[in-house]
Formats: sequence, C-alpha cells, structure tokens
Amino acid sequence: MHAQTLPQAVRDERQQFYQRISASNLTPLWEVLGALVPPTPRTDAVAAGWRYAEIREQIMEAGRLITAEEAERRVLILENPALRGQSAITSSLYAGLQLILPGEVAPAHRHSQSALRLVLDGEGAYTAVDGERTTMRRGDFIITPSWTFHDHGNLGNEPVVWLDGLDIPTVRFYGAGFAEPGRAASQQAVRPEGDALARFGNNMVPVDFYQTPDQPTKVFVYPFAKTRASLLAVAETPADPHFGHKFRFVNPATGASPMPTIGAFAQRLAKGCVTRPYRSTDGTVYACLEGGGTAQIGDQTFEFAPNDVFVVPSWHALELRAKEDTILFSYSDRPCQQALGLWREEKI
Ligand code: 1HN
Repeated sequence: MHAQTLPQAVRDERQQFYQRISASNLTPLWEVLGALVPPTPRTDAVAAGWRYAEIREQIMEAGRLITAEEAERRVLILENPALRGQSAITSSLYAGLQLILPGEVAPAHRHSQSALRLVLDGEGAYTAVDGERTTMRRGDFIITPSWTFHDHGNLGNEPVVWLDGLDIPTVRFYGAGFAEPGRAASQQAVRPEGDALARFGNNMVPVDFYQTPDQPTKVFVYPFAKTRASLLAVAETPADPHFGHKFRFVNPATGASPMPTIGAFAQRLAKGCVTRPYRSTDGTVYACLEGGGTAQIGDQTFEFAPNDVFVVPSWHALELRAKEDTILFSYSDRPCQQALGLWREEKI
C-alpha cells in the first residue's frame, strides 16, 4: 500500500514512532530502503567541465595572493558542483590545479593518500619522489604513491600548472589518513634522474624484485613522449568504437594499475571520430592534452580543448566527438572497484 493511500491516523502514528525512536539514534529502514539499494547506480556527483582558458587567470591570481611555501600546496580545487565543500570531483576522487612559480618550492611531505599529476602548462618544474627528481614536461603522468615523500620545485622562468588527482574522498571514507612533514623542504636526491624508469620501466626489473598487484609501481613518471608515440604508432589500425585507441597505464612489474586506488588511461581519437555511448561505475576525470571536441555526458554536452577538464559521474553515458586528432588523459577509481568486485561497464 502506498503511503499516500494510508489513513492519516496510521501515518501520524508512524511519524510519532519515528520521532520517539530517533532519541535512541534509531531510524526505520523501510523509509529509505529504495534509496539505499537503487536498481542502477545513483551518485551525488554531476557532470561538469572546466575550460582552462577561462580559469587560468584565476590560478595566476592565486600566485599573486599566496606563496607556494605559505600555502604548502597552491592549488585551486576542482569541486563537483553537487559536492561543494567536500573537496571532491567524484564521490571517491579529488582534482585540483596546482601552480608553482619560478624559484618556488612546495615542501616535502608524505601521506596515506595517493596522488597523480598531469603536467598541463609551463616548463621547468620538477617533482621529487622518495629521493629522485623528475623534470615535469607537458603531458607527463607522474605518481606519488601512498606514504612516499614528495616535493616540487620550479627551477625555470615560467609558471608551471598541473592537474592533481588524489584519492582523498576514498581515504576519508575509510578513515585511514595519516600525514607527516619531511625533515627538509626539499629532499636530498639519492638517485640520479631517470633511475626508476631505467630500473623498473624498461621491460626489466632488478633480478630479485617481485611485487604483488596491491603494491604501487616504482616507476613514478610515465613520460608523455612515450605515451604519445604508442598512441600514434597504433593510430592506423582499427579503433575501438567506444574508446578510439585507449590504453591503461600499468605497473610494469605486475600488470596492475600504477597505484591500487587510482587507475589512469590515455586515448587517442582521430579527427571526426564519434564514439559509441559507454558507461561504467567508475566516475572518471578527463583532461584534454591535444585536439578538442565535445563530450556528451548523459544529456549534457561539454566542449573541450587542450588543458580542459571534465568529469563523467558513475553510470553516466559518455559519447566523445573529436573535432581534431585528440589525446585525452583520464583517471578513476576503477582498480579500487575491481579489487572489491564492484566494477561494471556497459558498451551501449
Ligand atoms: C598534496 O600533497 C599535493 O603533493 C597536492 O602536490 C594536492 C591535496 C590534498 C592533500 C595533499 C602535492 C593535495 C595534496
């Protein structure tokens, strides 16, 4: 029987019961059951987009208002419009645009949260991860796995901006966050630049090195030059109707994602390509590295050009249209959901 057709006396009696038991922190399941286990995923997040050309000046303004040192990390958070105040772009993930000016240092620290960077604008900055620096070049995908010390600096003469992706809401959900500062602002380099890539990222690993799939890779930079070369090398072969040519980044030692909580992807769509609609349970953040076009997310359409970011919430159908040869980077919580047996996709 629907609530509307119930006699007023019954409804009143129930409401009074709910109020009485509320004092004991009790609430009736039957009033919320449908919302708790919806037939298909419901997420609080909504589709949204950020045009870099429109927000770049505001990022630069932050650079005039506060130093990287004072801020610790000078970042403008990309907040999902439906999750304002939560530092979340999806229910599980965080995104932000970080600015570091010439001569600045973002001091060393480490935390349980895993982070990725996608370099968007400017040259001359570096990130150091557990004692090794890497020069940040546009399009490079760099990771700082959970509990690794990391600091950034800008040795060049122009502002550098990158996209940060972290599992902040995930770690907050589990109540599992720890953090500590480094002993010095900048880590002492204990290995030369390129060491990790040579040891772990060149189809070889040290002879006695073994990892399980839950362990992050020691490869902490995936240079865009290599990613781009792979995408272009396969460009003349048939493209997937839902993805174009799409790769997932892996820990080369295990084949699992580079970090256990965040998966990352790169894809190329040839000019004129229109993908078939696709949805999956991992809400996904996209950043355009080259080209441009439109993303239809559910019934909304977002235009994108280089350095633009858009977010596709869980189970929202995505159709991409490339107006030029296009390269997109994306990240999501897919490996986390897969580890828990929750991940689903639908090729529509
Ligand atoms: C962090 O450590 C960085 O290291 C960036 O650059 C953004 C957001 C929340 C918590 C830690 C970084 C962050 C962060």
